[in-house]
Amino acid sequence: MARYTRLTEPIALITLNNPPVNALSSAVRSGIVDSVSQALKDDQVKAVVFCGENRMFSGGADIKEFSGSMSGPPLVRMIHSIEASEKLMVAAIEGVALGGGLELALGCHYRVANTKARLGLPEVTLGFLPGAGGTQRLPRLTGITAALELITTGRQISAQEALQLGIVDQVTEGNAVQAAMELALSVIGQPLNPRRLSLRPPVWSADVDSVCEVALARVKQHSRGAMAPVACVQAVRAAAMLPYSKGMEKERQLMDTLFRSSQARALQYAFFAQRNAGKWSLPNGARWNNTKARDVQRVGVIGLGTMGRGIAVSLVKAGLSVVALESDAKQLESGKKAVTAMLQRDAQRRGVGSPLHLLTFALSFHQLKDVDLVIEAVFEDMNLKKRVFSDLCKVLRAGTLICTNTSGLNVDELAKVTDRQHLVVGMHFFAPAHVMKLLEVVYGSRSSPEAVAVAMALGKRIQKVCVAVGNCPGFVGNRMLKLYMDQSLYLLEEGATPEQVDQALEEFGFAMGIFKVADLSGLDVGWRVRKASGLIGPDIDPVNPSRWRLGQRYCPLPDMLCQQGRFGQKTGRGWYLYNSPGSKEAKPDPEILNFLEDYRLKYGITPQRISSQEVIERCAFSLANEGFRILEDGIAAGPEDIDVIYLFGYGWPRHRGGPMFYASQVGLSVVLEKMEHYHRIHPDVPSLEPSRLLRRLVAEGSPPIQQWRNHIKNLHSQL
Ligand code: 3H9
Repeated sequence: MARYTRLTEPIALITLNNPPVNALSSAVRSGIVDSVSQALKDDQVKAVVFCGENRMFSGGADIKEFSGSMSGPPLVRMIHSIEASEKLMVAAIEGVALGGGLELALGCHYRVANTKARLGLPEVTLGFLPGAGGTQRLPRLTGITAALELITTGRQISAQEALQLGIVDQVTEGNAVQAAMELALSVIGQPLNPRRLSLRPPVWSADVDSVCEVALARVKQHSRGAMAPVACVQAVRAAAMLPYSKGMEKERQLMDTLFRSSQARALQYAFFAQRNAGKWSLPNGARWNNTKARDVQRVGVIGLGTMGRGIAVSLVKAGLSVVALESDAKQLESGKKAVTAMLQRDAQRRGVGSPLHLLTFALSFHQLKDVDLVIEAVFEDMNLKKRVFSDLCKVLRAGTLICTNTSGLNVDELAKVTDRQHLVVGMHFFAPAHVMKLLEVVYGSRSSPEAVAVAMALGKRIQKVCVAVGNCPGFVGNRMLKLYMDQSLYLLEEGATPEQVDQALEEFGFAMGIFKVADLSGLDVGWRVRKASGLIGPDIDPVNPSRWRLGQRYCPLPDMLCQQGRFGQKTGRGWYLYNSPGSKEAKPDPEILNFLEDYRLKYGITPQRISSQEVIERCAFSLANEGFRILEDGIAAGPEDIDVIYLFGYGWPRHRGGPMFYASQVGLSVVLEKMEHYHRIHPDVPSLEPSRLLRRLVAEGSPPIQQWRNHIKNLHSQL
């Protein structure tokens, strides 16, 4: 786990060996401690170089160990004795030095990094702080401002930036171990005390308080209730004000609190859930590791509206060649201008060459004849999409995949009009597609495992977090969103205001409340879908619309807003008021309050006082309840996939893990009891009825979320 090599020079090499990221597991720490003591005992050895196997220094402490009881030498003590050692210690950083990995390097007396290395202290993203001295040593090296920024955001930096900040002493284009050995040979014998960061005085300066206040205000604004960024500021402040030993004590106290917190558990769950989402499986047994994805080089994108533009940009940025198609010259021209500008801006920002040579604009389907895969991103209309799909079959090569960016239409129905049902899958991007990380890859009943593998691999290549999901209206994300939106609307009918609902959701941790999101997306989008699906028809009285449609409760409030031309931000009025069309600052609108009051009066609804707790319970538990139904139906393979979708596509606060994780943390029996309670009060809302799987899990003693997949398997095998 840590290999000791005695080199010919007076140098010993300690290689961390725990693939794939050389995490500092208990065995690795023991190996390091043993190796260091071997080096110290050998009189011939004057210096030690630390490196990682496979040119990867270390991804930090082993996160898997955090859920069990910790054993082995503590990281803090190990790093302290490396720093205190009378022999020269040098870190040779290649690949990554993250978290405890960087803390180990900071304990060394010198650090050398390869130009391609990335360094950082990402502990805050896991719900705690760099608890092996990182909060005390880094500020003593970089000063407090840079340390605050790095530690509170977890941002990874390049070797070059690390050099500028003073985190590494040397950057090399060649082999970092070789460079570290050369550096060691050149400084052996020089005094080590000035290189021991713990011996440096606190980094106090006159403006420490104001710098920390600004940092605190920034993290409070961005962290939406997350505890770790606040604790990070407190720990760095201690480095500025206190001697090292006292600062370390503060770091330990803060770490202890965070380590035991439900937020840290949620964030660590999210870390693994994100990585597991790529390990897809289909109900027929096909899996990520038994299905080969063939290579895709050339992709067609049909439709250069908002979605098509973002998709084209994502593909080109990843080095894929793209043929972008529009139906008429004017739309093509405006799409071309937008895509070109987006790509140029991005290239400028990243300081890389323009990738425009990878892009071809076309008006004829014939220009798609050589592509390996097509992503259709035309208007959300089944007949239009069907026409596009059958036209495509006339020009595409036999093996070309056809993917649809529908956000909820039936993938099987679309596949039926093609000559290749097995090569049709959904690739549901989220707007703006070049920014949002989530991609739902939707398999239909005839989609082949290879087609799913290709879409998942393509998604990964363009740096999306991909989740494979089954085919049903709205798939996973939007199917759940509908119920979340319904609950929010019912709360308005019953007495809440849009800002009250949004405030409760934002305090819970959502980046934006649901009504602000609706204003941003445009209320007319859903209105059009509801018209197309027959929920709004000529038989509906526009002045006194019915609150009962297709056999269940229906809230006509969004339709009534659209009738008034209130489409959201784009018209300057929606659930909120904006200074002008397109402006982003949402202000409560007294007209909406009057409108809601009139509405309740008209329908004889006595307004209730709605508490924040009720808002959260009805919204979050409804999401989870539908998530259980999705698991029952086999549309998602496990609760982690649902949570990843909500984390990356719907702004669910990461420190709450996801709706399924949240339900497991609150307690399944509590969720069941609350759903029963709300269903009793609102029997006209069938979706509030607790799902079968929720009941079953509670009956089986509310197993931890990691075991739900087994229970679901049993449920399916009994059907
Ligand atoms: C810490 O250090 C605390 C200390 O301050 C104080 C303690 C007192 N542990 O992401 P990938 C696994 S906290 C265990 O797909 P990439 C990962 O699950 C730590 N496992 O690869 C996956 O497993 P599988 C602070 C880890 O190339 C596999 O490695 N460090 C760890 O895209 C490949 O991962 C961090 O927060 C770990 N530390 O990215 C860094 N890291 O194959 C977290 C990874 O079974 N890690 N695994 O699915 C990362 O950011 C990325 O994994 C990394 C590689 C950039 C390293």
